[in-house]
Amino acid sequence: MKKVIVVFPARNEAKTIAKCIEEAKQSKFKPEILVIDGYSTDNTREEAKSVGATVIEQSQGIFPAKGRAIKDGIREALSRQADLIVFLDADIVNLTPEWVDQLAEPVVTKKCDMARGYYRRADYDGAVTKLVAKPLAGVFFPEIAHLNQPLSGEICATSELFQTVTKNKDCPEGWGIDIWLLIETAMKDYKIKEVYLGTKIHTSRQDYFEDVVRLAKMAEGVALTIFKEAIKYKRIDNIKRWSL
Ligand SMILES: Nc1nc2c(ncn2[C@@H]2O[C@H](COP(=O)(O)OP(=O)(O)OP(=O)(O)O)[C@@H](O)[C@H]2O)c(=O)[nH]1
Ligand SMILES: [Mg+2]
Repeated sequence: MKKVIVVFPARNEAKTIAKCIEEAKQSKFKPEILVIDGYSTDNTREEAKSVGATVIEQSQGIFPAKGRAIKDGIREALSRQADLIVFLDADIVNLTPEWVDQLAEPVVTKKCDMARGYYRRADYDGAVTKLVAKPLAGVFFPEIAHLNQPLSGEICATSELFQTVTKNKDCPEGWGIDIWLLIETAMKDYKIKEVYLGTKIHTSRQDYFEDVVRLAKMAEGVALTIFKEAIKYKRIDNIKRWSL
């Protein structure tokens, strides 16, 4: 059986993380669980340890640092001889073991190198995906324009894929990480498949429910990453073909 490691990047997710871990552990792939904690000021670390996860402190106290947490997670999972690495957000309220099964299955059976969750999301959810990631990625990277959730936090890939793409030194430290991993994976011709996971209910949406300005840093990270990738892959001139 392939060794599957599930990694949760987490910063202040004490309310949801224990349940997420318990659900993920019940996957048929019997995953080991790692939490990369971003110096949480609540009980995230204690909650995660209480249900048997290994908690590792993020390697640098910079914020936002989802990218740093993902890189640390890849390094730790590789050092534990993972064959497959699954990343899941730690603020999900309705995670079930089948999410892990459905993400890992197509990679184990070699139907793809990377599986990515997509969902039915509320109309008011996923603003950065809808307003920034999808329109901009469509201009510069038509290879990924068909994907429903280019910023999905629920992904699975082979260790080999993660190791190869993160050799690039321009891996973002912050919110650009999800779109960066996707573009790099697509540009290296790995096979990507989206798997439908139903409805995603997560608590982060409450943070910007009353004021979307809380998404500004994320929108900036995603947009600038797409522009940097467009420059790197000599796609920036695509802009000239766009009617404005
Ligand atoms: N270690 C670490 N984890 C983080 C950091 N920032 C966010 N995370 C985690 O990354 C995951 C995704 O963050 P969310 O805030 O839920 O963002 P999101 O759901 O992708 O974005 P929205 O759809 O806009 O809400 C969660 O598990 C967070 O706890 C950080 O600086 N360090
Ligand atoms: Mg969230």
